[in-house]
Amino acid sequence: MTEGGSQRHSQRSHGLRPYALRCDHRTTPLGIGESAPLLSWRLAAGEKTPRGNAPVAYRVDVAEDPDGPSHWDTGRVEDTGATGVGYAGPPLRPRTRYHWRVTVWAASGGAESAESWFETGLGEGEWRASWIARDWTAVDVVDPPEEGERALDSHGLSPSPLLRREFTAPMTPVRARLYVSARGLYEVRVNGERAGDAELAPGWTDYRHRIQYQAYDVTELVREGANALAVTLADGWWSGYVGFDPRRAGAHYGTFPQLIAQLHLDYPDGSADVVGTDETWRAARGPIRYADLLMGECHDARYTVDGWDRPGFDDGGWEAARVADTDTSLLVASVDEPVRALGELPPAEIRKVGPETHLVDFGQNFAGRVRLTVRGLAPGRRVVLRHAEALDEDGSLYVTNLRTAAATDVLIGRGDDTVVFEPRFTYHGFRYAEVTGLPELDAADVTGVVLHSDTPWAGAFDCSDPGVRRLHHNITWGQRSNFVSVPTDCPQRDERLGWLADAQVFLPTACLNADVAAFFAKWTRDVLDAQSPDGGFPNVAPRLAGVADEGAPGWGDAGVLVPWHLYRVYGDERFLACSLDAMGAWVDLIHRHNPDLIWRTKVGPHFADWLSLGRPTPREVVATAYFARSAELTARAARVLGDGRADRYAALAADVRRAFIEEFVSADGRIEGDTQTAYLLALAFELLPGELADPAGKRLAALVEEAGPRLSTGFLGVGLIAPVLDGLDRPDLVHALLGRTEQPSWLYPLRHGATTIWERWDGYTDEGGFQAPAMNSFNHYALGSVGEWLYRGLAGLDQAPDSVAYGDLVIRPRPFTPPEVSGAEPSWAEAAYESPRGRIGVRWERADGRFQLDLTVPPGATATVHLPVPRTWDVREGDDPVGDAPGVEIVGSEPAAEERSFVCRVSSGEYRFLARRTE
Ligand code: RAM
Repeated sequence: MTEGGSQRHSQRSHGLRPYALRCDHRTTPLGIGESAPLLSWRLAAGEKTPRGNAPVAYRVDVAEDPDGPSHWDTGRVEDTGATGVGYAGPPLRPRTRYHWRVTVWAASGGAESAESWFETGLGEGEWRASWIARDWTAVDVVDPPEEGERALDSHGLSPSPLLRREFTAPMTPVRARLYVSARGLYEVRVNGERAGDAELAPGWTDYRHRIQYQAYDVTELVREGANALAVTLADGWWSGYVGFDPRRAGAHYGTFPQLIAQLHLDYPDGSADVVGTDETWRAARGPIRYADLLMGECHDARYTVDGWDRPGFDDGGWEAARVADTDTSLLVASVDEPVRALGELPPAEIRKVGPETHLVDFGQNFAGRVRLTVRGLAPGRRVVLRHAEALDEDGSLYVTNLRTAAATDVLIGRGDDTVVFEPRFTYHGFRYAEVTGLPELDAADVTGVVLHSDTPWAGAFDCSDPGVRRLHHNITWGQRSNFVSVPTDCPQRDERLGWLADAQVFLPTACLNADVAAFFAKWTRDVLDAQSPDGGFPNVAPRLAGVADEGAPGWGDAGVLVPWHLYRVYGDERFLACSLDAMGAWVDLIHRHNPDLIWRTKVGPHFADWLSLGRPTPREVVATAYFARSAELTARAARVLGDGRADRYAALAADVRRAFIEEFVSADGRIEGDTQTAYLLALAFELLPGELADPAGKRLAALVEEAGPRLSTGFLGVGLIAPVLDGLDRPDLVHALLGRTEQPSWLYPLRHGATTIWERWDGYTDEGGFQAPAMNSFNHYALGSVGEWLYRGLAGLDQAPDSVAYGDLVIRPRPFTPPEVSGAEPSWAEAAYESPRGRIGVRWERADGRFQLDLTVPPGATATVHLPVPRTWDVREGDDPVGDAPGVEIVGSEPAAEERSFVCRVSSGEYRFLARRTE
C-alpha cells in the first residue's frame, strides 16, 4: 500500500478520523467465510473540526501486503452518508490476511485514514480432516465408587475424551492457523498452551444445518521439531442435555462428541504443511468424568494425565481415535464472536453454614461459573459446588426453580498441593454458590467468572434516580447473562433456549447497550435454518424437536421484526437481503391459512401477551396486530432492497389493518378486550387512522391511570408501553410507571434485592413468597425491554422514524418533572452510544427554572433537538442566544406542545444548550 497507498492517503488534517474499523461487524476477524464482507468505520471529529463538518467522500483500499499493490481500491467515492462499503473486488483467496485502509475526506478539507485487517478462512473444498471421536457410550465407564466413597451421579453422561497427536515441524513456521470445530464443545491446546480464548466453542447452531468453525492464530505456539495438538471434548449442546427434556441427553443431535481440526503451517521457504484430525490421533479419558451445560461438571483430579498436551508424551497406552464421519459440508466460518470469560466477580460475602460448607454470595446474578483454588485436597475427597439465584427462607440455596438442571460442579482430589478448579464445559445462572467439602474458604480463593458472547459494550446510561439507575444495571446484567451463543430466555434452569419473542422484544434495548450486530447476524441465520419448508418460523432458534415447533404470534414474527430492526440500527442491508424471502414466506403462510385476514389458525401454542396480568388480551387481537406488522415490515424491507414484492405486501398490510379495525375496533376507538396491550399493539404498529388513534390513545392512558397508574402488560406489551404513552404526550405516566415500587412494576424486584430482571412481575411477593417454581426465573430479559426508553426517552437519545444507522437523530429528553415545576428536585440523565456513525452523547440537567443539555452529534449526522422548556424561556447555546449560535437553526415548536417545547435543528458537533426561565 505504499505507492498509491499510504502516500496517496497521506493528506492529514484536523478533519474526521475513522475509527472502530470492522469487517462484517467484527474487529480483525480471523477466518471469515463471506465473499463480500462489509468494511465499516465510525468517525470522530478532531478537536478543531468545525461544527457541521461532514464526510464528503471515502476511499477503501485492500491489499495483501500493506506495503504492496492494492488488491482492490474503490478510488475516491463521493458519498456523504457512507458508514461502510461492501467488498466488491477480485475474489478473496482463502486463508489470506487482507489489510485495509479507509480514508475519509471532510467537508472542511483534508483527509484522514485508518487501517485494519481481516483474514479469510478455509476455501471451498479445503476441509480435508475427518470428524474423530472416542465414543464412550459404547463401553461401560461408570466408575465404581472407591472404598468409602459415595456413588457419583453422572446423569448418564460419559467422560470427556482427550484427543492428541504429535507432528514434526521441519522449521519454525512463519504462520500457523488452526481451524477447529466440534460436534459438542472443544478446548484445544498446542504444546501445552491454550489456543485462543473462546469458551463453549463452537457455540450453538442447529448442527443438522450448520456448524461454525473457529480460526486461531497459533504461529507463536508452534516450533521447530516435535509439537503436540491436544483437545478435550465435551457434550455441550450436541450430545448433552438441552432444553427441558431431562431424560434425553443426546436426543437432539448426536450421542457422543466429535472433533474436527486442521492446522495449516506455512514455512519461511515457501513450503507448507497441513495436520488434520484423522485415524492417527490417539484417545484416552481424562479428568472430566462428565461435563454438561445443565447438569454441571465433575473434575476428578485422580484421572489427570500429566503432560498429555505436550510433545514427548507416551501415548502408547492410548487407543486410536475413531473416525466418526468425513462429511464437512455443514461447516461454515463463524460470523459472530465466541463466548468469552468477560468479567470476574469477587465474593461479596462468604458465610460458613456448616462444618465444611460455605455460602458464597457474589452480589450479582450472572451466567458463568466459579473458579476455586483448593489446597491439599486428599485423594478421593470431594468439593461440591451448587448454584442458585436466590436463597430460601431458611437461608439455604433456592434451587427448585432450576427444575432438572443440577447445576452442580464437583472436584475430586488426588492430593495435589494446589488445584485451581474452573469447570470448562458448563455454565450456570447464579448469584450464590454453596461450597461443600472445605473446612475453610478464603475469599481470595473464590471468583465468579462471567461468561457471555463477546458483544462490545456500546451504550452507557445513568440518571439521578437511584431506582432507575439500578433498573438499567439489572437490564444490562440480563443481557450479559442471556447472550450466550444464542439469545436465551434464561441461563439457570433446564431451558436456556433461543425464544424468538424474548429476543424480538428485547432487541431494541440490546442494540443500545452493546454492539450486537455480529451476534444477531449469527442468530438470524439460526432463525432462517429453523424455518419450516411451508414458511413457518419456529418459537425457538436453534429449532429443537419437541419445543412447540409452530411459531406463535409475536414469536414467529421475530423472523421479520429482528432483521428489520438490525437494518435500522446498523444500516446493513444484508440483514434484509438474507431474510426477505423468509419474511415473505412467513407472511404468505399466515395469509394462506387466514384468508379473511384475522389470524386465527396457524397460531402454534399461542402464548398471546405472555405473563400479562389481569384480563387477557384476546388472542386474535394480538395475532392480527402482528400479522399487519409483519406484512408492513416485509413491504418496507422489499422497498429498501428495490424488490418488486414491496407493493404487494404493503397492500396486504393495509388490508390486514382494515380487517383489524372492522373486526376489533369500535367507532369510539375501543379495541376488543380493552386491555393495555391491545391498545399498545394497535398504536405502536400504527394500525389505526388518526380519528381512531386519538380516542384509542386516550383510552390507553385512562386504563393505565385508573389502574394506579399501573401496568398489566406481558412480554409483548411491556416494551411498547413507555414509547407509546410517551408518543401520546404522556411522559408523566411513563415516569409514574417507572417510579412505582409496588408490585407489579419494574422497581418492585429491587425491594427484594434483584440484580437482574425477573421473568415474572411477581417472581417473589411479600405475601406469597416465591412464585410456582415450575416457571420462575430471576434472570429473564423480556420485561427489561423498557431499557430502550431509558436511552430514547428519559435521556432523549433517538433516531428519527425514517432514519437508518443514526443518520438523523432526535434528541428529546423527558425529564422526570417538567423544568417549570418549581420546587422539584434537581435531576439529570445521560446516555452515550457508539452508533455506526460515531459517538452520540446526551446529558441533561434540570433544576428549578433551568435546563441544560450537552449534546454530541457525530460527523455526518443531523439532529432535531427538543428542549423541554416553554418558548418564553431564554435559550442559549454556548455563549450565544440560540438564534445566533453557529450551526443551530430554530425550527419552531411542535404544535401540540406549543408552550412546552423549543425545537431546533443542528448538524454534527458539540453543543451546550442552556435554557432559563425569564421573569
Ligand atoms: C417460557 C420461556 C420464554 C417464553 C416462553 C413462551 O418457558 O422462558 O421466556 O418465551 O415460555
